[in-house]
Amino acid sequence: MYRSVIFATVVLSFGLDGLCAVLPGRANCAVKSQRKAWEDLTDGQKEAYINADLCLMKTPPIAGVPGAQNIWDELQYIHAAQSDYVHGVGAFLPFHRYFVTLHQTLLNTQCGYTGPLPYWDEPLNVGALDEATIFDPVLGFGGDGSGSSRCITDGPFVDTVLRVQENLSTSAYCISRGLNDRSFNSAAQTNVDRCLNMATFVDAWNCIEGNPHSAGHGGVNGVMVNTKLSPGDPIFYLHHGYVDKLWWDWEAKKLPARLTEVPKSRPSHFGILSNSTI
Ligand SMILES: [Cu+2]
Repeated sequence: MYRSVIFATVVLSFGLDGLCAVLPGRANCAVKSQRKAWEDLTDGQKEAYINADLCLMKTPPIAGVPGAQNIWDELQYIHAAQSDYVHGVGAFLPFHRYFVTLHQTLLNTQCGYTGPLPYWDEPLNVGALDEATIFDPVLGFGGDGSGSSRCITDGPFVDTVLRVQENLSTSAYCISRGLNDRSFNSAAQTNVDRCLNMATFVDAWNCIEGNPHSAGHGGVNGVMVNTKLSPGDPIFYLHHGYVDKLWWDWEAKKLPARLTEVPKSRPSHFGILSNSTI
C-alpha cells in the first residue's frame, strides 16, 4: 500500500500531461508522439535529446522525493521504490510503458524536448555491442566503463553523479558499465520473433521480460544490470523504449483486441499484481 501511495503521489506531482498514450479516456491527444530508432534521428535531434536528459539531471526536484537533488534522481527513486512490484509480474509491460512516457513528458515539459522518442534497435548490435551508435562519445551516451568502479570514461554523461541507493538512501556514485557481448547475444532477432509469435499476453510478456529485455540490461551491465537502479543510466530509457515497441509490435498483430489484453485480476493498485493473480 505504501508503495502505491508513493506512485500516486509522484503521478500527481509530475502532472498527467502526456499520459494519453497509456491512460484510458485520454485518446484525444493534441500531438501524437513519435518513436524512432536512435540511428534514425538526425544529428540535431540526437543532440537535443542528450541535452534534454542533461537538463533533467540539472533541474531541481519537483516531486518531493527524499534526498533527490534533481528530477533524474526522482525518476530513479520511483523505479527503485516500486521495483519489487513491477518486475516479474503482469504489470511489468504496462508500468514500464508508463515510466518511459513519464520520462518523455518530463523531457518535454521541463526541458523543452519536442523531437521523436528514441529507442535502441538492439538486434542490430548483437555480436558487436561496442560498435553500437548509442555508445558514441559525442552523439551518443558514451561507451564502456573501466577500472574497478567501471565508471564510464567518455561521452556527455561522464560527469553524471547518481545518488539513489537500493535502500532509497542517497550517496554519490557514477554511471558504470561493463559491456558484455555474451549476455547481449540473447537480444538476437530470433528471440524477438519467438516472443512476437506468442498467442497470449501472459506468454508474450514472460517471453519479452526474459529475453530480449534481460539481454539489454545484462549487455550494458553496471548500473543497467541493477534491477532497482537501472534508470540511472540514460540508456535505460532507450532500452525500455525498445521493449515497449516490442509489446506494441505484438499488440499490432491483433488490433484492437490486444490493446486491452492485460491481466484482468485485482487491478486495484496499478503496479501491484502478483503471478498468482494472473
Ligand atoms: Cu524496471
